Amino acid sequence: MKRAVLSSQVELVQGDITRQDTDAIVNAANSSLLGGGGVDGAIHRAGGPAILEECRRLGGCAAGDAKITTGGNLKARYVIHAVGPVYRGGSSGEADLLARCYRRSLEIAVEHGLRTIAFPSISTGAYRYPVREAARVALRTVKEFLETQPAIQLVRFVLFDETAFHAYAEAMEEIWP
Ligand code: AR6
Repeated sequence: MKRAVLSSQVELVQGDITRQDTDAIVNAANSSLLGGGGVDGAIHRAGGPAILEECRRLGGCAAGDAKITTGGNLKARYVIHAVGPVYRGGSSGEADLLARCYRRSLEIAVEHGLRTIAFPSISTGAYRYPVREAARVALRTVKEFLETQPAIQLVRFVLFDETAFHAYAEAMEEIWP
């Protein structure tokens, strides 16, 4: 597995988010919170039906927001379901919505006393957000959050394929030179 340690609190790995042992993993969900394909499908398959049962009681989630459930059969104790924006060219507030769903996920983690969290590359699959731009937004948002919130000890980005891994590694050099 490829791994790049970027700062004492942030790392990038290439791999499968469902196998992470962080306190929480983040799901790239849709606003129904009732499952889907991509990373969402993988998390529900690996975590079992208890996660969907909890999701049904949450009443959905707006883009830019996030909600938490337990982790079912996953190693992670919690899943934070974040809803990223569908990319529509970049001038419809997508960057702001993407930043908000990362920030909300981190806030929820802090509210629950969690110290380690793993993110996928939200919005860059079915929602078609260009991965290089999304990587910059994600890393900048996490960096700003960690500067004011020391409770989080580790943020791990789990990138599924090599292209995403390289996009995040490049963005990292810009943001944490
Ligand atoms: N671990 C880590 N990353 C993964 C995994 C995995 N197991 N599987 C896929 N990815 P997507 P979105 C990567 O489409 O763009 C769903 O149907 C994938 O390669 O999962 O936010 C939801 O229900 C890509 O880089 O999420 C929504 O309807 C990244 O995860 C919609 O898709 C995100 O791709 C959300 O679309």
